Amino acid sequence: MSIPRALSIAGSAARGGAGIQADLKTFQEMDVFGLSAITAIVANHPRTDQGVFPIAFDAIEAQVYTALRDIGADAIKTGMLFTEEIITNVAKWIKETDTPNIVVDPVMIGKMGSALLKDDAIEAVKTKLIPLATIITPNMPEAARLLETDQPLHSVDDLKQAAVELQKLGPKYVLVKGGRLEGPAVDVLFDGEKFHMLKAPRIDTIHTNGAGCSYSAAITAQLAKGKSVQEAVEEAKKFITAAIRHSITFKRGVGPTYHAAYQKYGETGVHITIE
Ligand code: PXL
Repeated sequence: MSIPRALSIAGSAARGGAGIQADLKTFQEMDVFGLSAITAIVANHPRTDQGVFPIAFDAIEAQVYTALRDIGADAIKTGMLFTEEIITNVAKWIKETDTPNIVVDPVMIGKMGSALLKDDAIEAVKTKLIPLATIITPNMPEAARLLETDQPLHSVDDLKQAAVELQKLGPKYVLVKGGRLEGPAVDVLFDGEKFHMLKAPRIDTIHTNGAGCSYSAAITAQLAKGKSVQEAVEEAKKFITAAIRHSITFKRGVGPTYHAAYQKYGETGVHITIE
């Protein structure tokens, strides 16, 4: 017996709702066999105040090598890559694989404020990694940063314009996520010709830790299962809307989304239009 496989190359989030933990939970919910290569550990040390603990480069290489050699992957997702060295090498490994589906989530800052990408590494994301992507999934601040503009994105039209500009960097598809818009949560998927607008109601909660990770992980899982990019994004938008609708409050800080929510409760609030 065999099932679809997905590899996440990302950071470990000790709080359990984001990073590798979110990715593996999402893969499991979608019946996709999850593999991981951890690039850094994100956790706050009580005495030293340190929040990001990088993993030795050899150990990252070993994880990717072992995962792909022994198991293989139908899709690869990248999350927190942190340094230029990691980005350059991940791009090299992606080129060497025959994995057809590459999801690049250009994470920069965590919801709890952790710096997940060094400033001097953004250029490598743009020039080395994004051109290899089947789809990139920036949120509004990440899209502005990748476009090197001081102008924040405000409107759905800004999202559309950013998607067109970002597609020029070379990915097949761009999904700019409108989680920070006023009003409904509209995401814009651009394939080089048409815009697919994915609209969900705004859910009044601060507990969205890991929402971006989980959304792009859901896209990755669907691509691993052989779905088209449009189908994958549509299913993932329903998954993450349900996960935010039923998000969880734990002891402290921004709580995580609930990965089991879509399976348990379904989701009927997402609407798609094509322009
Ligand atoms: O949600 C972005 C993110 C990505 N990766 C890691 C994180 C976070 C946010 O906390 O910790 C490892």
